[in-house]
Amino acid sequence: MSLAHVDPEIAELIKAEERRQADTVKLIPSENYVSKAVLEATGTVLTNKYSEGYAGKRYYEGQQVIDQIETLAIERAKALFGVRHANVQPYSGSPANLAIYMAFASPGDTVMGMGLPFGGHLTHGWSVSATGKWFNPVRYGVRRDTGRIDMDEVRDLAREHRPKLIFCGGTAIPRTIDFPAFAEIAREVGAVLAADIAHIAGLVAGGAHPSPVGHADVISTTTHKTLRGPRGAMLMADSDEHATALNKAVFPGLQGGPHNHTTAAIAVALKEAAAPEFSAYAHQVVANAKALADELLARGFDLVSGGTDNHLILIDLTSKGVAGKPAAQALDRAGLETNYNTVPFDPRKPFDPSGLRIGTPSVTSRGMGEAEMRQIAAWMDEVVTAVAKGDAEDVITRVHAEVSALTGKYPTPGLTA
Ligand code: DSN
Repeated sequence: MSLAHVDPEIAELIKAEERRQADTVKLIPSENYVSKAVLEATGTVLTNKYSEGYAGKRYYEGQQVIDQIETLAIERAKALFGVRHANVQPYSGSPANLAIYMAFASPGDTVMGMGLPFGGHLTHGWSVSATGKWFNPVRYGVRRDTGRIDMDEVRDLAREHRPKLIFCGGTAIPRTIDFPAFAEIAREVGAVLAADIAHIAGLVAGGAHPSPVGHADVISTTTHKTLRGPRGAMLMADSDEHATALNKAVFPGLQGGPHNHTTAAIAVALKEAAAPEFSAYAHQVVANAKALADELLARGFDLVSGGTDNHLILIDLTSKGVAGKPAAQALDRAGLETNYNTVPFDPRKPFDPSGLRIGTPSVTSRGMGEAEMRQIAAWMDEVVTAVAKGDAEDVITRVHAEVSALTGKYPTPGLTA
C-alpha cells in the first residue's frame, strides 16, 4: 500500500516539504538538491538488509547483491578522488570524524583543529563534543585582520603541543584550504593530517578546489553537501596502514550494519559526479558565490575574509545594525533560506550571533547563474535593511512574491525535474 494510503499525515508533510524546497531560494551552503536517481536509490529494499563487515567478509548471509553495490561505491570513490582506499560506510560526517580519532588517537591525546567559532566543526575538538571532552584539544583560528587561517599560528601551536592528529577543513571557511601547508606542519610534528572536505567535496571532485589527495593522510567527507549525494559519509586514504586503521574504526569500532540504501545512493551520486556536467556545476557554484559576494560587497555588506574562493560566504551583519538570527528569520519569511552563524571574534552568543552563512550549491543545482545571484543579493539587502529599520513586513511580502516568481522558473532537481 502506498505511503499516502498508510500514513496520509506523513505523506502530506513530505509533499509540503517538497513544495517548500521548490518555492525557496535555498542558500544554506551545506545543503543541495539530489537527483531523482539518487532519491530513487535511497528509497529501496536495500534498507531491509544487514551487512556488518566488509565485502567478502560479512557477519550475515545473503550479501550477493550488497557486496557488489558497496564495491561499486568504493571503486567510484577511488576513481573520482584519485585515492587508493575508500570506506563508504560512515553514517554521516560526525561518525566519520570519530572514526579518525579512534583510528589514530587514544582518549587524553592532544589533537588539533580549527575552533568552531572560527569555522571549524564540532568534531574537530570543540568543547561540547565528545572529541573535545575525551581528547585534549588545541585550537587554531583565523587572523583578525584578514579573516583567513593563520598558518603561522597553526605551525607554532603544532610545534608547542605536538598533537597526534591535526584536522583541517571546516563548516564556515570561505577560502581555499592550503593542504600542502598543513601537510608540511603535520609531517614536521609527526601528526596524522585529516582533511575534512565535507563542504567542498563536490568542488574537489569537479576540479574547482585543490584536492587534499597526496597531502592529507586521511580524508573525511559527507556525501550530501556540494557532492550532491544522499546523507552519508566516506573516509579515504592512500596508505594501506591508514586504510586498515580506518576500516577497523568504522566497523567494528563505532558502527554496526552499514545503511545499504545510502551506499547505493552514494554510488549513484559518485557516478553523476564523474560526468563532465558535474565539473561545470562545480565551477558554476564558485562563479555564483563570487558574483553573490561581489554584489553584497557593493551593497556595503561586510564579508569575513573580504569575499570567497569557494561555495560559501560568511557575512558579519554588525555594520548593518542587525544580528544574524532576526535577519535569517526575516529572510526565511521572504523565501530566502540562510542560517545564522558566529563570525570570528564574535562578541555575541552562538544562538544569537552576528553572522549569516550562505552558499550557492542549491541555487546552482537549479540552474541559476550570476544574474540571479545579483538579484538575490539585492533582495537580501532590502530585507536586512528593513529589519534594521524595524519595519520589514511590507518588504518581506513583496520580496517573497518576487522570489516565488524566480523559483517558478527553475525546476528543483529530484522534485520537479
Ligand atoms: N551541519 C553541517 C553544516 O551545516 O555545515 C556541518 O556538520
